Amino acid sequence: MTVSDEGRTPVVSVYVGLGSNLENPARQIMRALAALGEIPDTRLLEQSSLYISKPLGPRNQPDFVNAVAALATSLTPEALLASLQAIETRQGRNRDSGRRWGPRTLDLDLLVYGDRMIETPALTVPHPGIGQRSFVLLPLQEIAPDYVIPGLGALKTLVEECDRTGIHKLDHDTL
Ligand code: PH2
Ligand code: MG
Ligand code: MG
Repeated sequence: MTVSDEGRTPVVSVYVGLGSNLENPARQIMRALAALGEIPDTRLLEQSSLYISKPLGPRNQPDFVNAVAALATSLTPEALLASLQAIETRQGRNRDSGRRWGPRTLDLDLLVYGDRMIETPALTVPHPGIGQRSFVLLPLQEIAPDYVIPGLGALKTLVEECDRTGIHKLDHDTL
């Protein structure tokens, strides 16, 4: 690789999970989807519907709006993560608020990066817990019904086994 290729790889398909439960969550998600389409060396291929879901973790916080997007990127996982964090910051994410799994204006999670298994201090891919989280599995199924999550198995099976209470699709009229 030459110096100008730093931060780039051959094109890889990636899934990103979006979540928000503060300051007009649906609008935060729509804005973030548009921002994903502006990341350099990256294309936004698909976006799911928006879903309302009960908070996983501390219950005394607002419901979340969640979605999943499919991207094609030639950025490395680290470079893509930096872009995702920059979007979170632009949309008012406060990483110092301290509370684990607490409320946030925007959370962008790198769910899957091709078939790579990554375990570094900055990044665990596939993202931990996605095999059980209906707010990831249902939107992912909408855009990739036959997908097999690396290391976790067929999405169809994971969807059948997951707890679907407290989640529903947001219809356009309620946006
Ligand atoms: N994200 C969390 C913690 N809990 N609950 C829902 N329903 N949706 C989320 O995106 C979510 C959560 C931490 O990132
Ligand atoms: Mg998250
Ligand atoms: Mg996150």
